[in-house]
Amino acid sequence: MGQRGYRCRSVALSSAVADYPWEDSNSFLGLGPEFTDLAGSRVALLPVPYEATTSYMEGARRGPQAIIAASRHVELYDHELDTEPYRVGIHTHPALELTAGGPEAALEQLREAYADVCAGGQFVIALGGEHTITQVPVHYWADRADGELSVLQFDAHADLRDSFHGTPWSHACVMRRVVDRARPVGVGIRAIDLEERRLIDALGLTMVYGEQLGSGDWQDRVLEALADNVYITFDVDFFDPAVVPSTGTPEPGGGTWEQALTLLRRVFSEKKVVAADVVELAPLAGLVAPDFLTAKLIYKMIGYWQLGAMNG
Ligand SMILES: [Mn+2]
Repeated sequence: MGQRGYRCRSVALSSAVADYPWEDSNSFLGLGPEFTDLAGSRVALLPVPYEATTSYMEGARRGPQAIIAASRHVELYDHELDTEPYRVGIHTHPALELTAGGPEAALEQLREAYADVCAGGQFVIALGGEHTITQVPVHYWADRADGELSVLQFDAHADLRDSFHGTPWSHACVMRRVVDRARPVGVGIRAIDLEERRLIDALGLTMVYGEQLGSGDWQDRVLEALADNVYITFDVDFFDPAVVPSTGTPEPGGGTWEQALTLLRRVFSEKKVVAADVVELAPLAGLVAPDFLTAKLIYKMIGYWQLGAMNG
C-alpha cells in the first residue's frame, strides 16, 4: 500500500485481486480504511450535490465530486499546525441524491438524512451543491445548541431575500430561512439589495463587507458578534473571482485565502464550532486550482477543528 493506504472499499473484490493497490475513488484525501472507517472517524463529510435554483452559472451539482477528486492531491501533513489532521479519521459518506420532486421534499429528505448522519457523533461537514441546503443543518443545530447559535457566513451575498425568482427556496434566500433561529455574521458580503440592507440594519446584524476585509479590526468584530456556538457556512464565492471563478454567481472584490484561514483558525480556537458546510463550487473544465483550493480549505478546517477540540 502507498502513503495513503490505498485499498479499494467501494467495490467488492475477489480475494485473488484484493491485495493490489486499488485506489478508493470515494474517500476524501484518498485515505484508506484505517482512517475512513465510520466508527473510528471523528470527522464525517456529507456530499449533497443538490442544484435546483441556480440563477447564473450552473454546475454546483458537480462540486462535491470535484472536491473529492482534487483532495487526493492535498498534502496530508499540515506544516502550519505541524500535525497530520487526517489521523483523526475522516469518513466520506456517499453523495446524497435528493429527490427532484421539489425543494420542500428534497429538504425534508436532507433533514432526515442529516439527523441520522449527525447521530454518529462526528464533526460533520456538508459539501454542496447550492447554498439552499444550509438551512437544514442550521435548524438542526439551533434545536440542539446549548444556548444561542450564530452562523458564520463566508459569502459574497447576504442571501437574505424573502424570495428570489419566485421561490423562497432559492440559494439567494437561505439565510432568510434561518435568521429567526440563528444570527448570521456575514464576511465578504458585497452584493445585496435594498430590502436586505434594511433587514440587516433593522436586526443589527454584523456584516464585514467586501471592502472592509483585511482593514482594521475586522476579525475582532466578527469574533465579538458570534455567540459561543457557531455553525460555519462557507460559500466559495466569498473568494475573489480571480481566485475562485468556479462558482454560480461570482462577484468582484472578494476575500483571499489568507484572510479566510486566519479568521477560521481564530473561530475554531475561540468558539465551539458545531458543524460546517462548504457550498457553491461549480467546477470549470480544465481549471483545477479552485477545486484544489476548496479541498484544501476543508482539510484546513479539519485541522483547526482538531486543534480547537484538543484545547477545549
Ligand atoms: Mn453567495
